[in-house]
Amino acid sequence: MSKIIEGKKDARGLKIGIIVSRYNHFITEKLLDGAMDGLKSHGGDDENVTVVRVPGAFEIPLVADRLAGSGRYDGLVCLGAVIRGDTPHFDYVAGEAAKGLGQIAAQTGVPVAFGVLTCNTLEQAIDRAGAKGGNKGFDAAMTAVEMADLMRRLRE
Ligand code: INI
Repeated sequence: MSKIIEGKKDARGLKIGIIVSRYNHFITEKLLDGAMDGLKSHGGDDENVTVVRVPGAFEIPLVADRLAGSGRYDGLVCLGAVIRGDTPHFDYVAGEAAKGLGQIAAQTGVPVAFGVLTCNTLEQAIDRAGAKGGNKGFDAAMTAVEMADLMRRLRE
């Protein structure tokens, strides 16, 4: 019989850091609402959640690195909204955020959920921040919880 190891979406007792960027705040605050909703509806406690705000998505990896390295968090949820404009700026900001966060998770062993929207239009972002495309903040929080539980099981 093979052994299957899988994390559960159980946020009880988990210490979660949420990093949310203020750029496109009308979208990112909805992502934050979704993330908090996800944590609370899965047994999480406000007291165990720390929210850190940063100016833009480009700044998220620096803070994620600090939080992950502190040893105080079981998982991080990173929330932002990068929306394509007329210049290549989008590619640099979105690329650095994705690359940086992936590296931090791999280097620290702390699960980092990528809840940074990368959209071509504002409408796409609205859809993913609580409208018809669900709420990617909620989804990212669920990923952080499942991965934190999985890492706990892999340590046992
Ligand atoms: N930051 C975002 O989070 N989303 C964007 O769409 C965005 N655009 O389009 O420029 C953006 N830029 C700011 C960037 O994240 C940094 O805060 C800035 O470059 C200073 O380092």
